[in-house]
Amino acid sequence: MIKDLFSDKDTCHTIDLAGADIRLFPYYFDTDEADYYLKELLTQVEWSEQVIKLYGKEHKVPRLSAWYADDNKSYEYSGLRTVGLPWLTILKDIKNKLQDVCDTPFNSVLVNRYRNGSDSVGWHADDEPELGCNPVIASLSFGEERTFHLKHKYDKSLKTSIVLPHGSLLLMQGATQSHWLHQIAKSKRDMDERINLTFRLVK
Ligand SMILES: O=C(O)CCC(=O)C(=O)O
Ligand SMILES: [Mn+2]
Repeated sequence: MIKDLFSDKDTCHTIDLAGADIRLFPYYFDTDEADYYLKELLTQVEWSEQVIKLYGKEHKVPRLSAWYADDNKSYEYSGLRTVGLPWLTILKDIKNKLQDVCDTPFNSVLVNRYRNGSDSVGWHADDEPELGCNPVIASLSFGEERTFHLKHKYDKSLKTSIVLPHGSLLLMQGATQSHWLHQIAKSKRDMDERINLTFRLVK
């Protein structure tokens, strides 16, 4: 009998966008694995609700987050510099597994938790100077499917969106962050929790 060499996990869609290199592995984790990670991460991650000051007024960031990194590396996100928490075993395991599909070493992960449709992240690029030129960002999603919107930084006619399923991996690399912005918009729809992990290499 001929063995089927490829499993669902290997299914990869290339997102065809000018000046970007984006690949989606919709079934990177099967449902049981994804359910397990969602449940464990909800309880194990040290969630915090950040507050930013804009024009003298304090605003709660519309999601919970946590930053884990080697050697307490610090990172600026949501306008705040944060020192890395020591790795959880579960996050280390996921990081090691990513080496199946990308040979980039990662030394940190930003974890976001969208509690419902009111939680979101605004338009931005993952282009902080400490990520260097053409960073590889490995983005894993667990829980509620949310839509990841992309728009070109300069050509307003270029935009697209990708639905990120439970257990999916989105890989962004090459010049993606130089040319494109992304967001997770708020939704009026009744939505369950979603966790997103973005593994990064901070210089
Ligand atoms: O939740 C997502 O899919 C994206 C999160 C994101 O863009 C970020 O943390 O930089
Ligand atoms: Mn981002």
